Amino acid sequence: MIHIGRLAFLSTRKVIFCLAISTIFMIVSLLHLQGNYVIDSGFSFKDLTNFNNTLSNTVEKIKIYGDDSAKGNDILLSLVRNSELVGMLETVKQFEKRFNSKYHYDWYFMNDEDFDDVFIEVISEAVSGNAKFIKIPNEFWSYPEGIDQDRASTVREKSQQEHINYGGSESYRFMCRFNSGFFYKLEELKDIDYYWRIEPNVDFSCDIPYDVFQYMRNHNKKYAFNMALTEDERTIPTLWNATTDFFVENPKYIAKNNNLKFISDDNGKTYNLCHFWSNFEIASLDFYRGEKYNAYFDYLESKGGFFYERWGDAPVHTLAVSYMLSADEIFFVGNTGYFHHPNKDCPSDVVIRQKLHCNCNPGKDFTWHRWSCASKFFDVNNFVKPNTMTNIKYNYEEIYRSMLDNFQPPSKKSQLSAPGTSITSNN
Ligand SMILES: Nc1nc2c(ncn2[C@@H]2O[C@H](COP(=O)(O)OP(=O)(O)O)[C@@H](O)[C@H]2O)c(=O)[nH]1
Ligand SMILES: [Mg+2]
Repeated sequence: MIHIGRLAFLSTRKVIFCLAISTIFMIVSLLHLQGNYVIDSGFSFKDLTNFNNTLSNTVEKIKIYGDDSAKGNDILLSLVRNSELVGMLETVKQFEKRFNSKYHYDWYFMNDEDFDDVFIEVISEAVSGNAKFIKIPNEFWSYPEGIDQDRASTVREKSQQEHINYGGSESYRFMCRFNSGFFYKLEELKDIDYYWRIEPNVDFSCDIPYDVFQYMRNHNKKYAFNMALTEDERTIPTLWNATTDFFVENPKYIAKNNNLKFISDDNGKTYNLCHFWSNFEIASLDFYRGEKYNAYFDYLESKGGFFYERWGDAPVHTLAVSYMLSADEIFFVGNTGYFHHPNKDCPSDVVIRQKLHCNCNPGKDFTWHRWSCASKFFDVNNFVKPNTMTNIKYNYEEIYRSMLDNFQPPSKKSQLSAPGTSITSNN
């Protein structure tokens, strides 16, 4: 009897204990839900019904920066079509996971047409900062005065026959002209310091463990790239001559310790076609807004090469920054696992891949491949490549520290075996 009474007493205590735990759990869950509601309260599906496309098209969210005071007014920036929603969403999700879920930068989307409601709804949900949707004014996405449109059309037909990439496309030319001379003139970007250009359908398969915008600001970097390759010469037959003519007329715009050796192998006589691939690009808008760049763009515009050839914004930006910035104002953002068809970045150093949780095949890396121009940027300027942990440790100390701090939940394998040990299976 004594035993039974004691058991009954113990069971009552257990029941009370369990009830207490469940109550605490319920209260915590309710608080958590409320907290989420507060953070996300800037946007909900109910709001969407009332969403007014003609209002500023900004989806406001409450920001949760760790330290607002130190931040500049920097944004992520994508030019995209409604039809590219899924590709944009995939990019946004990866980039949020690898970078922005830590920093919550605002993300601006630009389009030559109105964004549709579904695009706005889906993308706003995926972005952790505020999302802004911008309709590009028609004059930024069309022909400038003085362009002979029959000539432009003949050029497109010929380029198509020659199988030049996008050779037959008129909209691609509007896009390149917009990215060369107009995006930075958008009213919505007038107070922005730096932008990070991100395209739909690209991958980021490694963590980016530090605030690249802050790094650039702290180290006086004005332009950043990830990949560099050679341009199809048939798209820019006269761009080099137009550029050298401009700088002969305006030598005051040439920076002292410029990056000319990156773009010319014969002291400026000819262009070696190397360019920073602008689909991944971070830059100071002040550089573009400044007198020098605008004088250069206006000169190029007057030559008509965006329509009489197929000048891309990548070589235009590259030639501009290589002439007008000092080489050490140009920054290489390495080890991002970036992919834009058909080129892939994937660190060859196993420790870098581990620290950044990379999900890529180093055998497919293009960045340090002999066809890539990235090595040239380092070689001609005597900069150290951040391609090994040792190089990063001794030359990019902040980045090294951020890699060490990058949280990695212990995997089963690393709990079971020492680093470098491999487990082989006979199966
Ligand atoms: N809104 C809009 N975006 C475009 C248009 N054409 C290209 N883009 C965007 O401009 C960027 C570059 O275009 P893309 O087709 O990727 O060219 P590629 O990177 O040179 O192969 C991408 O972000 C596209 O989504 C267009 O006609 N309208
Ligand atoms: Mg692209």
